[in-house]
Amino acid sequence: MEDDEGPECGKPDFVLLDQVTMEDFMENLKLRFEKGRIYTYIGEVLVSVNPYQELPLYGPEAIARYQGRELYERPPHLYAVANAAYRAMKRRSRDTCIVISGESGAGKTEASKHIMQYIAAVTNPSQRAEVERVKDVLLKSTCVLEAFGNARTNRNHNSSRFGKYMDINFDFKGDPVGGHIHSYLLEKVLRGCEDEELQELHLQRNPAVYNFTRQGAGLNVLDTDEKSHHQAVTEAMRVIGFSPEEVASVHRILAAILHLGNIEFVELEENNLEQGHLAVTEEVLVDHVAELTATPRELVLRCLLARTVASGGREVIEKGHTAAEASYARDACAKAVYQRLFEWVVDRINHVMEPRDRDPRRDGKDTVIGVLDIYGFEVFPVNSFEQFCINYCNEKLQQLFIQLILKQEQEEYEREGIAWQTVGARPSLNPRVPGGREMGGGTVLGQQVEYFNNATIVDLVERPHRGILAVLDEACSTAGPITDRIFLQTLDTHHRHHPHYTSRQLCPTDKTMEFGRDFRIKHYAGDVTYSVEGFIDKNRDFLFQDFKRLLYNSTDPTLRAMWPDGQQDITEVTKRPLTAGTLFKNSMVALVENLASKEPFYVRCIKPNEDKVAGKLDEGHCRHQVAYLGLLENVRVRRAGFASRQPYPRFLLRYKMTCEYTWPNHLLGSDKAAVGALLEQHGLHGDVAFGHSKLFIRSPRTLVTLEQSRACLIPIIVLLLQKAWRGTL
Ligand code: AD9
Ligand code: MG
Repeated sequence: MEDDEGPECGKPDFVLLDQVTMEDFMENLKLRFEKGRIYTYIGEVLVSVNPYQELPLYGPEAIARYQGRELYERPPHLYAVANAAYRAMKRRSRDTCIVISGESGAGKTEASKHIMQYIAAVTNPSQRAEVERVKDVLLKSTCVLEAFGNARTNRNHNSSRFGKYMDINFDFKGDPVGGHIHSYLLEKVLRGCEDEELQELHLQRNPAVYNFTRQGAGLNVLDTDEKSHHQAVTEAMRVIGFSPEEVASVHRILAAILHLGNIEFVELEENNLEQGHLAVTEEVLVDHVAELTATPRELVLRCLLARTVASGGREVIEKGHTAAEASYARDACAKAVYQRLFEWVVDRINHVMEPRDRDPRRDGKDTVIGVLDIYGFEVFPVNSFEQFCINYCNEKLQQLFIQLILKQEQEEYEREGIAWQTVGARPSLNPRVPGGREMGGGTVLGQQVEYFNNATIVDLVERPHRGILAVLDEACSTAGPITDRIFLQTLDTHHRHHPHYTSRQLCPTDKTMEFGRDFRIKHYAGDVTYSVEGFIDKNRDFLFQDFKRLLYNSTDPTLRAMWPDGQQDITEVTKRPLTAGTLFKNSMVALVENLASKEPFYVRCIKPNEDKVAGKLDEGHCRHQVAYLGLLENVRVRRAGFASRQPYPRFLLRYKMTCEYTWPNHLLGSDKAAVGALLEQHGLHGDVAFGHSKLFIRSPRTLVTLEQSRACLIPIIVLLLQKAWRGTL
């Protein structure tokens, strides 16, 4: 990798574009991609395009080149962002975070791994054992969580089906001493293991045999690669501190889920008093589930076929399921077991990462770098509750992005003593512009930068009482039969005039939606049509108490520990548990609050094509992502203030050759004064502002002029130096 980039590689920062249009942006993105330059800045934001091939950009040598450098000293890179976040944290003792966003397959998880590797590589030079242990766990945790939380999807072979936010705690020396992981909304998935183990678990190697793995199975999921992957995961679990018994339990639980998924029900014609009216088709599966979960077979069967209900006082009666109810309960149980397992794994990892030696000098507080790798905006042919949650999450993050980018600019100007003129109010939340589209305004140095403000869409989803989630919760708490269709009708009534909401009922001519099934949200990233089918069930996420009790009474201590709520008796009056939607909303609100309290760095990932192939950049596809990631607005905000800012010594180092007062060394007292003299000589001093430690350059043109002047001089200087060495001068 070269340390410098020639003009043939395009502009390393989109801020340097001659004009901020989609055409210019795309041209630069494409040019760089063709030259293997997958990273480009917008100020301090890193835009990354997934190369779908191994590029020689990573590893110890590359890390060494970025270590301790300023952002612009080397070509754009994830390592530079990791380094910037790390240095900001260390220098100013500020918590920082790196927010990685982009659609499925855009390279978010890979990016988060490179960031972690960078941090692991540059810390703990003195090799303290405890720090090494923490680093090991931090790195290995990714592998374990991926094993449980990733799945093969159409869009990504290794798609994260959960959002992940990981805090890394640092002590005053800047070494990692602990961490904490939050996971968000797992979609439930499975994978495979060794032959003898498979036998013990009564499993077959072919994933297509299992209902739960058939869909995502692909053809060769359990090939050699998978086997070594499985070994790596088991090894990682061992390093993290899972005991062999725990690992074995985990495998048994996974196997139990697969068997459970294959259980089918038949309604018996004769209502036999002893057997009830429902039976399972393959009893041996019940045996397997009972054995693997260490629970009594009879109880497993009973939980599958019926539920107990309280009928006043301490009376309980057993109520038989219909086949449909039993299937529903079976799936709910399998999903819940998987979710609890995942949460238990996360808890265990958090437990071993808990910082042990708190730093007394900071009141026991460490500084933190948070890394957020969270699902991007999703649109499928049919979108359900999961996509609704994921896209809501992206709306929240987009809102934060806009606010923080403006805030960050303002803070830097203040720190450097540069006047910040705010005309009118602070970045306003929601002024309506005639013509329908709401624009927000951020004022940067007197210039109004307009951007699409999505606050109104966030409000549509999360507003108390009338917002979509509130209406959904109300539907879920209604006693008696309530259908997804009624839920949709209520939404239509509440939001018929909302500019970002529509449905077939409200727009009868739009045949792309179905009556009584679909509603559409105009997201900031584009329109998404959601089918309400299953919304109520998924939001209620209901599991009969019988299953909880069954699993709590397992003799397997690991499984039992996952079901503390199985202790409750059916007759105890229990509070209605929070719905999946509300839990998700709460976790998003907390996440956004947390991120807002930190100094943010952004990585915006772009997926170059839908075929997952190297060397192909599909323009239409990329344009769409550039638009919905708000990258053009980002460039405009950055340019409206100062396009570039550089510490004086660095600026001098690069351009001192272009001025007689500064080459080879200056005698002007301070670097700031020397930079002043240099710019004066070029006639460029009118375009800059002098901060305490940095020079702020308003127009990209100024930089281009300086660069050109430098480029002209370099060959002459090289010639002079060569002559000097040969003694001919
Ligand atoms: V999802 O929302 O979890 O479905 P991600 O996380 O955005 O998605 P991921 O990081 O998993 O995508 O990247 C997808 C695939 O692209 C990886 O499995 C790699 O094969 C490939 N990839 C991504 N980034 C790089 C890279 N920097 N170098 C080489 C890469 N390959
Ligand atoms: Mg991922």
